[in-house]
Amino acid sequence: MSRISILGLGAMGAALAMTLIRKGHSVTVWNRTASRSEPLASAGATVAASPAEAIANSDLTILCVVDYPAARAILAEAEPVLANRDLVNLTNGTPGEAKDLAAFLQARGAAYLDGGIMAIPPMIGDDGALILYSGSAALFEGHKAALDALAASHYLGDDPGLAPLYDLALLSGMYGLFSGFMHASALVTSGGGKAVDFLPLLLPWLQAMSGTLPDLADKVDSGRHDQNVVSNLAMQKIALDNIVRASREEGVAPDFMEPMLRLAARRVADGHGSDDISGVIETIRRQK
Ligand code: FVH
Repeated sequence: MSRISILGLGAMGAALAMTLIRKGHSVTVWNRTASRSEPLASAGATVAASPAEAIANSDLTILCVVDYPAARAILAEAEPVLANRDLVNLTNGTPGEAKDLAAFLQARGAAYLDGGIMAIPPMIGDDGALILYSGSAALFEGHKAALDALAASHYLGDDPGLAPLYDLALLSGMYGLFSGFMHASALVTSGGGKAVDFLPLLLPWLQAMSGTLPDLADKVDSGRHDQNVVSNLAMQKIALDNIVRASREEGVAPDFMEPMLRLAARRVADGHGSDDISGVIETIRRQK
């Protein structure tokens, strides 16, 4: 069992620390607001007086705070003890922030692994929790048993920016789902319906439509948006326009749907109306 320090005891950091204690690891904790350490101390954690003390007394340090500026400030304070240390950062941020932090740590002789947590705090340590990692492969392999105690671990490669990139891509899918749900619910409730009564219609529909994603993914990868088109974009642009106009008729703001209509309209205006809707990606992605 490893000696593991957790820096940051918000909802997620506390769940990480509690899980590692429950699974038999020797855990040291530190948090800016000291009172948040108390439940962990009662559960058996050692409380460090500073980030440097926590890092110096562990084989592995896991950082999980609100954002990268906070993470950077904590590590800057601990700079004298960073050499030869293994650090995993599970704070949510951008690929650029992860690469900057990795460079800061590598320059000080520390190994760095970035992580993206695909779970909410109550899921940590249980089936269904996933953490994406990228950065030092040696650190990942060396501490895999401890990392697997938190969630299923998925290593993406040695570029520290990959974990946040894939994390934010998965969150993009989630927010697309949530925004579609909210707009659909606004329409249904404007007509006197209830969102809960609408779900038995919505859920099977979303499941059926998710079955089209493998075909769309092939088109995204090949750039061949004109192959095997069942529902062409010109037709779908009219449906999007109908959604926006119907929303206005119902007194519902079309703020979630207008950007999609604009992108589809631009692609149709560019002469791609007979393509599949996958072609809309060409209006937003980095050009090869
Ligand atoms: N909670 C969730 O559902 C999501 C699930 C996916 C991953 N996220 C990310 O995890 C990071 C931490 O999130 P959290 O839920 O633990 O956040 P809070 O409960 O708000 O706790 C924030 C902690 O950050 C500490 N902190 C804030 N500013 C500083 C600072 N300048 N210096 C040092 N520490 C700082 C804060 O300390 P305190 O306010 O108690 O003193 C908390 O420990 C986050 O990246 C999520 O996106 C969670």
